[in-house]
Amino acid sequence: MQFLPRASRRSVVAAGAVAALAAGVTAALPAVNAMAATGCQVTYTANSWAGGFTGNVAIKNLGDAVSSWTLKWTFPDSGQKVVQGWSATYSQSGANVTAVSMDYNGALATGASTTIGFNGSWTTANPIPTSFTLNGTVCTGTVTNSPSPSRSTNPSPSASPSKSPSPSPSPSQPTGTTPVAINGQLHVCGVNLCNQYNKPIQLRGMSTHGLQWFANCYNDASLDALANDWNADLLRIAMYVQEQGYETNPTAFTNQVNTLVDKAQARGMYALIDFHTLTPGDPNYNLDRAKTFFAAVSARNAAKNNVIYEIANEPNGVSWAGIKSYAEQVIPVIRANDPDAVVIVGTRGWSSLGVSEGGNASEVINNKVNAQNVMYTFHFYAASHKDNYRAELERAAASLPMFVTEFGTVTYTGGGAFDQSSSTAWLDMLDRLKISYANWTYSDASESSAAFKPGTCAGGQYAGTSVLQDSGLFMRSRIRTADNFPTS
Ligand code: IDC
Repeated sequence: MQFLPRASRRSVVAAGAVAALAAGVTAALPAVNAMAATGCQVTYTANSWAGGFTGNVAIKNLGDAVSSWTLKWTFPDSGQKVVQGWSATYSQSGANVTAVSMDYNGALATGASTTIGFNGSWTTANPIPTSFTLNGTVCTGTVTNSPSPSRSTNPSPSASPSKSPSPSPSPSQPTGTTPVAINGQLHVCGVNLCNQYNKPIQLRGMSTHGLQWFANCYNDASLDALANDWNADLLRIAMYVQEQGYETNPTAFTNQVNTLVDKAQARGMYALIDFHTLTPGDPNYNLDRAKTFFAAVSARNAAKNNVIYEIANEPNGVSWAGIKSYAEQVIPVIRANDPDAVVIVGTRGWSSLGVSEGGNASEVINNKVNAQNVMYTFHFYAASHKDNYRAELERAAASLPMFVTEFGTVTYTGGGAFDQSSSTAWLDMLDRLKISYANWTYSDASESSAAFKPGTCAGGQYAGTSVLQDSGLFMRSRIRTADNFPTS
């Protein structure tokens, strides 16, 4: 089995390839050129399926520093189109694509890299471009074409080394090193969450607080810290429906969620879209809103491979039959647009598998949601929920795909003392069972469940430990260890 160590995940190209390709660029420079030396390396990764693909383009400057750049390439087939891009301004003429840097990523020092990407469509041929120029200089390139085993409609052949115009590190390994670049489109396999290599993985990350209250905590700097300092795999986007949330302005909240999906994608993190129902506890109260919201976000994000849908945060005071009925009406709305996305269904008793309302997991085990590629939610707050909850989750996880979309290291109020010993027992168990999780919250709320000290978000500095409360210190140390995602 091969592993990609997380420690190196932000470097994008195998070292051997860099050396070989840099040598080629130097040789191409005219000997008497008084201008700044130029050179570049591009690593291009395409994840394709029937009719569509996502391209990720890592650009490395091998010449002198530049303050802005223009990257150009030619698709092998003019049926290939950039539909929607990020981190650059795109234009296309026939098969020729031009991507111009943005204000924030134009400056590239010698040896510095930046990554851009786009969703595209294609008609007849595999979307692998053959050459790139950066500010007019031909770049050496590494091209990878990731297989997509979870997409049953994928008609394209998987990567062939012969398609690569230059040395490729290894056709079987993804070149990108972010969680999404390695794992690609996820799917449920048995009771696990599996990656594009059909291997079970665990995602570890953080939940936002309510977007209606803590929007100032979710920006490029805070998400850079989450991706690169915390090494998180996952951002849960908690969009409350009530409490001054979605119901007050559906368009604005939908846009806010989509913006955060893009920011997670740009950093190679999965985005968990949480329809944060809480009070009232019956998700059917919000059924029409859920259909409207999920129709919009699933259409808009269908081509992405980093989106997971959580359709009801914490059902309470409602039967499992009521939750199941809700799920079986909302899931088809998502599937109509995004057929291969994983969907997570809340469980009874504030997503305790029924335990907090005197029940247990058997009601779900014996009466599963009638849909494929579905997981079930379990939530806990470590200072309140201990051995009997752990035992029921472990029992359920033997027959149900479980995802801890939210948990706290404190009491169920979101406050109280940080409980290190119970939190450790919980996370050790989740690690052992490969159950993915998101911690409540990546925010500076004035409560002990928040990772950051109050006032941190106004200050704008998120990386490191000086800004963290006890829960944040603990969660950062748990999340930033190597993932060792299996790739074979
Ligand atoms: C809590 C917040 C708190 C906020 C309250 C409002 O921490 O600041 O005032 O919601 O509803 C959950 C819920 C989650 C709760 C959290 C802590 O999913 O919304 O957040 N919790 O009480 N379930 C169990 C605990």
